[in-house]
Formats: sequence, structure tokens, C-alpha cells
Amino acid sequence: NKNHMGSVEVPLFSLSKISRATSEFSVDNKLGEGGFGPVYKGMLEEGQEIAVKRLSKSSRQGLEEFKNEVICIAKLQHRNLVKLLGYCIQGDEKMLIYEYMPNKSLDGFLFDKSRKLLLDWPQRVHIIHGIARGLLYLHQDSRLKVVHRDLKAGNILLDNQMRPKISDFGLARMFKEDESEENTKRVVGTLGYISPEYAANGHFSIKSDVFSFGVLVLEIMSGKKNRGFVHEDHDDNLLGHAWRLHKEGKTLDLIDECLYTSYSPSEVTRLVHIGLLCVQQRIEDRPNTSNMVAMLSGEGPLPS
Ligand code: ACK
Repeated sequence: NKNHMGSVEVPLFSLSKISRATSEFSVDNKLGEGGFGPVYKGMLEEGQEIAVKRLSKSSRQGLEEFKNEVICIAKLQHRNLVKLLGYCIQGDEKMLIYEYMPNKSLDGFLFDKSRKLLLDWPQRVHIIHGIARGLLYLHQDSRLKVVHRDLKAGNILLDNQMRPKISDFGLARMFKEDESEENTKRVVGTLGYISPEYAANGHFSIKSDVFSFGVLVLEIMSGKKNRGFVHEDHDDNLLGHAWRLHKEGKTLDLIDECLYTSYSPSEVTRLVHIGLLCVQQRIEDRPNTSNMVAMLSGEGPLPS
């Protein structure tokens, strides 16, 4: 009952097993809408909780993303990537089965103020470091050179100990050994996170993920969402706002008010600075992923 996809064994689940686990895909079990269709919560007979991503039958684009996600994620395994437990392809049904992340996505913690579940300072630092390690694995250590292309708070899931896991590989691209960049006519991704060169020319590379990571760092620090276009100069633009404060020596004004008692000022300044280095306009000015991780772990001074 196992299929060898790439280097990781991905078990095949039967449709009846997944139907039972999700109460026939009932609305009560629905977690939300993902990239290519609805996501359901379920529980296997063994008691393990799962999240099931079900491909909507109608969409051809969805089918491409589904295939892409299987091909990518089946070859990847890291503690900061969401774990694929199996898949189900039977008749018209196509599904991916993931470990369930009880704390859902980072998006809810950062921007849904009604939830009143706020992240404290050590948790935020921990999440930033975890995402960076997941990215380093994708970009370098997995030897596949995967560019995620849709890194954002909604795609960072949190496990029961609030450890971050990168999810949603529907738009990811794998590069061959000697390649690391590409141009595309169809620009995908999320406004507020996509890099200027990708938005303008469809040019993407590892450095476009670095850009999105920088946006994420600033969002995690400030609890504010980056809206609008990347470097547009208006009040809702977090990047512009962060640059201004940083230049005026008021970096600490950026951080989420709820952190006022618990943060470390030098760490805040350092992390905001790293975030800003990652969102620079010019691709060559941004750090590569291993420099970024080294800076985060405090190795060497930051470039000015
Ligand atoms: O932000 P959320 O609550 O977290 O809403 C989205 C929704 O499904 C559509 O993607 C949630 N989701 C996706 N995968 C998982 C998972 N493995 N565990 C728990 N929730 C998930 C996501």
C-alpha cells in the first residue's frame, strides 16, 4: 500500500478511510479554503488527527497545483515543514493528508485581534528562527533548491508547541542543480509579500522568498499586515513605515504594543534590521538564505 514518490515513502489512503475520518467531509469538519480546494479536519481510527486537502473537481489550475504539491512535498522532510502523511486518489477524488496543526496559521495569531491569543516575545523570536531554518532547508539543504513562491503568515502553521511549519507547496518550484532563477508569465503569490522584480517582470529566485521572509519578520514584530504594493508609500505599507522609523532611530516604535513589557530592545533592533535587509529593492542587496540564517543566529555584525 505504499508508493515510492521521490525519496520519501508516501502511503496511499483509501477514500472510505478518509471519508470516515472527516465524517463524509461534513461542513462541521471544514477548516477553510486552501489554494486548490477545501481543507477538512479529520481523525483516523488510530486516533491521529489529520488535515485533508481535497482538490475541487472543477479547476484545472487546481489540478496543476495539486500535482505540484505532491511532487515537491513528497521529497521534503524537515521539522519546520508541514508533514505529508499520505495521499488518496480514487475515481475523481484527489486528496492530500497532512498532520493536523492544532494552532492553525500564524495569520490568526498576528492579525485576528478578536482571538485575543497573542504571541509573546520569545514565541515570536522562536517562530522567526523556525521559518528561517525551514527556508534554508528548502533553498539549500534539501539539495532540491525549492523556491516556495507564496511564503506568508497564512501559510505558516503552528503545532501544539507553537513551532512553525511552512505549508502549501502548490506554487513551489524546484530548480535543477545549476539553475536558481526563472521568469514566468503568470505571476502568482500574495500581494504584500511578492518581491518587486517578481511583481513587475515575473522574475523569481531564492531571493524572492527572502523578500517574503523579510515581510513576515516585520509583520511578526509589529503585529501589522503589510498591505498594498511592496514599496508603495502610504500609511498601510508596513515596509515604508518600518524604513522610516528605522532611519529616524525609532525602531522600537514599530513593535506590537502588547510586547511592551517583554521584549529585548537590542534583539528588536537586530531583527527589524534583518527584516529590512531582506526587503531591499535590489535583488543583489538582499542576503542569501544562509547569510540570513547566520545573521539571525548572531554570527558576525550586520551590514549597515
Ligand atoms: O488559517 P487557518 O485556520 O489554517 O485556515 C487555513 C485553512 O485550513 C485553509 O488552508 C487551515 N489548515 C491548512 N492545513 C492545516 C493543517 N495541516 N492543520 C490545521 N489547519 C490547517 C489553515
